[in-house]
Amino acid sequence: MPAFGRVLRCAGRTLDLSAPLVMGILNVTPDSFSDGGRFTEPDRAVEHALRMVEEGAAIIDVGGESTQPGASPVSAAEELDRVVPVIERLAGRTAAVISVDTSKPEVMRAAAAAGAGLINDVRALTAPGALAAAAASACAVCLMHMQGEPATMQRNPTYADVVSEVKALLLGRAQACGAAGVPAERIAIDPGFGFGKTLAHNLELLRRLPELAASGIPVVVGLSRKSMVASLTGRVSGGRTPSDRLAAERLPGSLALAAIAVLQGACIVRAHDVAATLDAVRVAVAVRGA
Ligand code: 8Y7
Repeated sequence: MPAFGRVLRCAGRTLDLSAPLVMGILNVTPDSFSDGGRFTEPDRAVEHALRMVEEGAAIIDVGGESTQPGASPVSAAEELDRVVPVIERLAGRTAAVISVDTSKPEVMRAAAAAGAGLINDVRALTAPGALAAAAASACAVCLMHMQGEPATMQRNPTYADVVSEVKALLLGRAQACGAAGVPAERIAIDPGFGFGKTLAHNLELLRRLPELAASGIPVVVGLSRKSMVASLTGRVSGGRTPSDRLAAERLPGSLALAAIAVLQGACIVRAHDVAATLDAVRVAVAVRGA
C-alpha cells in the first residue's frame, strides 16, 4: 500500500509520511549502551536533541527505560525523573514531534502533559492502563512487537513463522487501539528488530517487511547500532567496546539497513546518527522512485 497522502497525527502536530522520516534517539538512561551516559543531564540531552533536529530529525524519541537485552526494569518515579524535564525543556524549543519511549501509563500521561506528541511503546500498550492512557491523550502511538521481556528475550526466541506472528500481534494491537478510541491516523507499527528475535528472524522480517507495510499502517523500524549489525558485518570487537568505537563500527551497516528498510516500505526510521541516516534514506527514496 502506498504511503502517499498518509499522515500521523501527533497531538498538535501532523507528520507527512509521503516521504520517510527519521526519528532521532535520545537516551536519558545512565546505562545507555550507545551514548554511554553522556546525556543524562537534561540540558545536555536537550542540546543533543536540538542538534538531531538541525540534522533533519522530524521526531525525537526520549527514552528513560533501557530495553537493551538483559536490562533491568526501572521504576515509574525514576523514568519520570529522567524524561519529563527533558520533554518540558524541548517542547518550547523545537517544532519536531517529541516521542516518549515508555510502557508505563503514568509516564505516558506526564509526557503528554509536558508536550510529547507520540508514545513509542516497545510493549505495544499491553501494560494495565496503557491503552486508556494513550487513548486519553492526543498522541500518536507506535506499537512495537516484542517476544518476552528485555531481561530474557534473547535466550531462545521461537516462532513458527516470525512474519505472520509479528504481523498478527501488531494488527491485533492496532485493532485494540481503535476499539479504545485511538483513530487510525494516530497509529503506527514496528516489528521490533532484536526484541526476542534471532539474526535469522530479523533478516526474514526485513526481507518480508512489505507484508507489514501492506496493512496500510505506517511502519516504523529501529535497526541503528543493533547487535544484528555487528553480526552481519563481523565487526564484533568484544564485550567491552567503548561506546564511541561501537557507534563508529556499526554506522555503515546501520545505514545500509536503513536504506533497505525504506526500499521495503518503512515510513519512519529510528536512528542515532540522524544526518547520515537521512542521507541513506534519501538515496533509497530516489532509487525507489515515485
Ligand atoms: C526500538 C525502539 C528500542 C525499535 C521502536 C535500541 C525504544 C533498543 N529499539 N522503539 N526502542 N523500535 N519503535 O537498540 O526498534 O535502540 S531500544
